Amino acid sequence: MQTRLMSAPLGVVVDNLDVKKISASQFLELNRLFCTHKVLVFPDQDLTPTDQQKFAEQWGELVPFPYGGLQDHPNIIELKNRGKKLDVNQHWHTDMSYQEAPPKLTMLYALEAPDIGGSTAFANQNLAYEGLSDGLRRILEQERALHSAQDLAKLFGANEKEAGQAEHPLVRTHDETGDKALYLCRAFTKQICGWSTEESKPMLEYLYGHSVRPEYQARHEWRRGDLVMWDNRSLLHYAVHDHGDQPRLMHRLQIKGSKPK
Ligand SMILES: O=C(O)CCC(=O)C(=O)O
Ligand SMILES: [Fe+2]
Repeated sequence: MQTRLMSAPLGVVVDNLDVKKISASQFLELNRLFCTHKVLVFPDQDLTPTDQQKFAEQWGELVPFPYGGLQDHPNIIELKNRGKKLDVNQHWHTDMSYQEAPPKLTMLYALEAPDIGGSTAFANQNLAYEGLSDGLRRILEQERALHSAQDLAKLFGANEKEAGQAEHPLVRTHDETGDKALYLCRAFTKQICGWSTEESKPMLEYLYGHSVRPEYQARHEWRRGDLVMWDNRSLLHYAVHDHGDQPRLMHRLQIKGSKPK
């Protein structure tokens, strides 16, 4: 296998590796690269859902998405272009942070990709944390925030009152590297705990903007056969819907994570 950096802030592209055949030592190297660079891209793969699942299981236990699993692979869902109006991932987020223990990583395999557009944008939250002043870092390290699936429920037309919610530290320590990252997103983070709405709102607004400064970001432009995995512990992502009705079809799965600390 050969590796090259995907962009300055994040990501590694792994060329000439069939993920169906990786050795124990290659896995260790891949996990090291993953924890350091947060996104791994494996181009030119040819995977059945079983192949994708077997590769993913080396990182941990698969966790089902609440709806829409494939018939023979309930832990894999299909992400299909249903037009811009029905796109629920076109916002900055870290997956399912409204759960007590959100998935540590998410993996997408492209069965079909648009000729142009339809990329996934990522923002490195270690860099976002490091880009704050010492003074603000000291404050945020003490604080927790409420995350809720309320807006997502609205998009799905589901009952908002039943939407999941959880409180997490605003600065999260990576359970494998010990690195610190900002942990909040416009999609799900609603309120800094113990602050008034008047205090919390402008601070969150500042942090939503800061966390996705261009110098923390990179985009992956998809090609059919790409397998991409990202670290939800230290990244935000955004599905950019600029490909109209062009087909885009992904098989998505996620791996169990621990409670953010
Ligand atoms: O389709 C994409 O680019 C990303 C979708 C997404 O947010 C996810 O699968 O968690
Ligand atoms: Fe997502």
